[in-house]
Parts: sequence; C-alpha cells; structure tokens
Amino acid sequence: MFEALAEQPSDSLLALIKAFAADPRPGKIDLGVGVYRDEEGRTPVMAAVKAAETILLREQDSKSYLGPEGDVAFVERLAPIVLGAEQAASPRLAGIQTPGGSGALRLGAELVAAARPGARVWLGMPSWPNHAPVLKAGGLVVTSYEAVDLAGQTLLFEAMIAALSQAAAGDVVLLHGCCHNPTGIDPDAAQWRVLADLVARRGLVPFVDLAYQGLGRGLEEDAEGLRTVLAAADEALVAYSCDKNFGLYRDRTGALYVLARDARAAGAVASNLKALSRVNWSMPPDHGAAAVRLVLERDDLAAQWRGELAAMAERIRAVRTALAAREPRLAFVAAQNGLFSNLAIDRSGIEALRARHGVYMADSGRINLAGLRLAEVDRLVAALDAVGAF
Ligand code: PLP
Ligand code: TYF
Repeated sequence: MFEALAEQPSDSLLALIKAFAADPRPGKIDLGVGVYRDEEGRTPVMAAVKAAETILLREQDSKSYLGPEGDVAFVERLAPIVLGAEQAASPRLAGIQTPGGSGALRLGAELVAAARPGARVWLGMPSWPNHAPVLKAGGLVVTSYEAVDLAGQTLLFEAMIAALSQAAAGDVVLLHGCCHNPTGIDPDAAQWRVLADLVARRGLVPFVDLAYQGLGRGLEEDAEGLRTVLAAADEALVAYSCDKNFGLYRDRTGALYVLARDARAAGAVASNLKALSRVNWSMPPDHGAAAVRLVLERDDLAAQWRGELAAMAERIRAVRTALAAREPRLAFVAAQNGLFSNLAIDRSGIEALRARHGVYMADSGRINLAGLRLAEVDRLVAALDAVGAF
C-alpha cells in the first residue's frame, strides 16, 4: 500500500540546519532556523535550567507515569507568567502540558474541531509555515488573509480588521502573542485594544500562539496584547512554548490554556483535553516541564532565569540596533520584536547569498537576528548589497 503515498516536501527551515553544517567556509553566517544564539554563535543550556536539571538528577526518585495532563504543577506555575495573576486564577480556565507549542496548537485545533466540527480559523499571512498545516490537520478550516506588507515592512492593520470583520461568531482567530514569526511586526497596544473590541463584538475566539515570551520587549510586555484580548473574550485558547524562552527546544516543552464561558464548561474542556492528549501522545514528555517547574518553584532559579532571558533579549535588540544604524535601508529592523525580520528578497537573491556569501536565511527571506554576531553586521550588509537585496 505504501507505494500509493505521494512524496512530501521536507521542512525547508529544518533542512537549512544541515545545509549550513555541511558548508565548509569559515565565515558562514546562519540566519536560518529560529533558535537563540549567543555572541559566539552557541545555543547554550540556560544556567537556571541546568541547575534545575542537576536537582532533578539528584532528587527525582521515580519516572513513573504522571497521566495525560502531564506535570500539573508546571501548568499552574506557568499560568500567571503567561496570563497574569487574575486570569490565571479564573475558574473559567483549563490548562494542560503539551509537547511544545506545536503540540498545544494541534491539541487546541482538535478541541475546537471536537466542539464545533468544520470550525473556521483566520490566519494572517505571512505566518509560521507550520500554522496552516497543523491547524488543518487538527480539523479546522483555514482562511488566510494578507496581514503584512513586506516591501513596506508594515502591519496591514486595516486589511486585518476588514478581514476579521467578515468572521462569524465562533470563528477562531490565530494571533501571534509577540515577536511575530516571520516578520517581527507586532500590533501596538492601541491595535490590540481594537482587536479585543472586535473579538468581543463579533464573538470571535482568539487562539494566541505565544512562543517567544521574554525575547521581545520583556516578559510582562510581551504578554500584554494576549491579556488584552483574553480579557475581552468569552472563549479563548493560548498555545505556549517554553522551548525558546527556557532554551529547551528538543525537550518539547509547552502548554495549552483554554478559557471557557464558565467553570462548568472549563471542566468539560479539561476532560476533553486529557482525552485528546491520550489519543495523540498518551502523556507529554516530562523532563523539560519538570525543569521549568523547578525553576519557577525556586525564587533563586526563577530570578536567574529572568536575568538570563533579559540578557538574551538585550543581545537581540543590540543586533537589531547595530544593523539599523549601519544600514539606513534596514532601519525598520530596530522597531521590530523578537528573533525575526522578513526581508523582501527574491529567491535568486536568497540563493546567491547562500552560494556566494555563505549567508543562510529561510527561503521566505526571513532572517534570525540572533544568528548574527555584532562583528558580522558589516559583512551581512555588504553581502545584501552585493546581491541587490535593497
Ligand atoms: N509557534 C511559533 C510561531 C513558532 O515559531 C514555534 C517554533 O518552533 C512554535 C509555535 C512551536 O514551538 P515548539 O518548538 O515548542 O513546538
Ligand atoms: O520558525 C522557526 O524557525 C522555529 C523552529 O518545523 C522550527 O519555529 C522551524 C520549523 C519547524 C519546527 C520548528
């Protein structure tokens, strides 16, 4: 039967990891896959996480099953950081540990599809390439609309509002909580309020993907938009990833939070989340969530983690500032948030950058600013100039 299968394209972002590793040139620059890198180009295990792992190694006395909901204390400790103290304490809230933000997106889509078969989700483009396929695989009907003008590097906010004004009550709206992937262009506070009003007025269900909290303007600041929208919504979902802000990537650490209309509905949500977890992965992987829980339980480790995260965000901002200062045509980079910016470069420019200059970026023209060392700013600008990227 397997001969009937059509060949599937490989993930072009992940393929870049191998292509970059195979390039023997010493001065190559990796602006591809979205992981944080320090000034030496490393993606280290964060010291607070390492300390928590050391404690786990010493004190964990069992690896027996926990259950489909995973580490409940992890989900509870994380909630106020994401949602704020008030929403985290809401009786309308249900939460579950998931394998990364990706698992949370899939589970959230399946939950909505179970409650309302054929439900629609509105997705602004460009977006993370996995969004549409994961939401679709979860049973939702994806309607995309244009949300960013790459040539002008602007959010098409009016077009966004016009698109979402056509959404029906109960439709889901996928929103990037902060540090938009791939553009780095986030709504400002006033625009989040307009979105919140629209959600409330039309009875829409925000599904906020928060995968980079703390890597933009700050832990609290990066959650402000999400909290504004959730405060206005009767029902909402949050797919959360700890894989970037705790540096846990391959340990697949995340959570899904769901706000229901009332406490009784939240109970139904919780039991459905557990049932969906069971049929997908039975139980989520423990290690990353246990490490995060330990970090958040201990004041000294939590403070250390906050400090490390703030330093990571600081480095990303320093790279953005340096790039913008060096090249006025990249001034927009300094005003954007998080790891990414999406340059409006065509395919031939992107390929020439790889082949001639050893500069690797996503096929879309997305660059990961954390992949750039301050000492490489001049070389990147010269390479962009040489391929006619401006
Ligand atoms: N959402 C966005 C926007 C992302 O960039 C990522 C990155 O991987 C994810 C979700 C998923 O994160 P995770 O690796 O935790 O599944
Ligand atoms: O956008 C990125 O680069 C990160 C990492 O299938 C990633 O979100 C990329 C592709 C993928 C999973 C994670």
